[in-house]
Amino acid sequence: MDKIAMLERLQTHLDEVKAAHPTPRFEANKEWVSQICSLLGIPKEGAEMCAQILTHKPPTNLVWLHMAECTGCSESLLRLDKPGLESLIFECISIEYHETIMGAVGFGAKKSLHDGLKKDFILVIEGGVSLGENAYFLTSGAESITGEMECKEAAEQAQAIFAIGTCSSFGGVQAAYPNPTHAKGISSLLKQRVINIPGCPPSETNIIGSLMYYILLKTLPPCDELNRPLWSYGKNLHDLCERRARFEAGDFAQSFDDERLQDGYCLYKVGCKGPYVSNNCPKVKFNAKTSWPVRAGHGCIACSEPDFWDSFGHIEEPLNNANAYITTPKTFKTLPFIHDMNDDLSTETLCLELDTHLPTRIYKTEGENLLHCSFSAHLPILLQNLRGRNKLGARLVENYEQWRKMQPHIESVDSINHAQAEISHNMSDILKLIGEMFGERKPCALDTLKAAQSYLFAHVSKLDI
Ligand code: FSX
Ligand code: SF4
Ligand code: F3S
Repeated sequence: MDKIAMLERLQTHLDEVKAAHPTPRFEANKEWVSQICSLLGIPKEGAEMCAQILTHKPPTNLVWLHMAECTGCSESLLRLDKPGLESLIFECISIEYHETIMGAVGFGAKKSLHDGLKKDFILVIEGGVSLGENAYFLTSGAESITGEMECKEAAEQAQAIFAIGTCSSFGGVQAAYPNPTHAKGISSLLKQRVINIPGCPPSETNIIGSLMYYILLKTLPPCDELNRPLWSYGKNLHDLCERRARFEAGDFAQSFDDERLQDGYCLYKVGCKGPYVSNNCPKVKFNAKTSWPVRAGHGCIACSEPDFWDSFGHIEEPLNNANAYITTPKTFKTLPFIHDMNDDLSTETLCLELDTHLPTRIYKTEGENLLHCSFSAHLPILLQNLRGRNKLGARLVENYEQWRKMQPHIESVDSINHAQAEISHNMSDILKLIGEMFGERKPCALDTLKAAQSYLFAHVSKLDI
């Protein structure tokens, strides 16, 4: 929605609200309203209308269900600050049902749920769900209702549905291999549209911001292909990171006791998965904006991405072809590829198979091995070229040489016999090389290069390039 459409929508909503509720109920906290507006991309001119909508509108009813999870998402929400959750509860949101923070217990609790479902309400579901013949893995209350039934019943009447947390969005920890309870994200059982707010847990800002988007604009936020709101998940985490300049310069902390870790060196080599993540953690942070994982000194573990337990390798090692263990070949979007091998190939879907025991291979859909992916570079010449290229190149070579000196089993660069070469199985190196090989002759090489760079598990080169 562009800015003009947003302002028009706010005006229509405000008119409706004022017609039904002419008297304001309280004084809105203007500073907080402007902060929310700037986060959500609502233009400055809309802040006053937002404040009025909140003060005239009766509190929005919220039903929050717990499924299979650890309650970290609720804990995250409770860290909300300025205003705290308690003032939001009194002013903007009426929590009709939330097992962690409500007073009711037993049959009384279930009665609150059924009373809540009779009103107009927004539904929030935290946690994954087991389905069908496995649904009994998750039963709730004295009536032993399965989580599947409870979610479906609540979703029937909900005005909007939010999956809060990676568990609810994509299955999360209990769906990790071997997934003994056959847990899934809630969109696999609901026919209604679900907005995903992943993160294990998501920040309090991403939770409350998405609810406020609906409360203020009375519509669901624009989302990406995984149904995550663009305002919060539309950018690459690595691009927002405070250590990003260090990454570009090749300044990597080499271990957790490396003193330079505290000087802001990049955490890629100790396992940070930030480059593969769409989330705004560096911007909004956690615990009342105190900090976020990378600032605290640990790499991002991609907790808001689907299948992060299974697909992102070891938590404290960089992702590489050896530790990314997708067990079945994964289909990626169609890649424009090397036309002069066979023109028909341009329409084929290519699969990349990553496996610990096999060299990385690029497949056509049928499984025919298209290219055997490894290449050798003449290291001294490669480094010499890079050093002479520009300041950044020289810095990268310097970093690499320092790293090399610390590896007792590797000979120094100068002593390498010219006949020797370093072999890389790194997909980024290989695809880039393919792009360059075809670059002079074929216009499609640029596309190949782009595809290489957007490849799901593109890693920085093993030479820190
Ligand atoms: Fe826990 Fe929420 Fe992780 Fe899951 O957060 S923090 S296991 S996303 O559902 O409670
Ligand atoms: Fe930040 Fe991680 Fe990217 Fe380094 S790799 S810049 S620590 S997000
Ligand atoms: Fe999760 Fe990474 Fe943010 S681990 S909390 S997505 S920094």
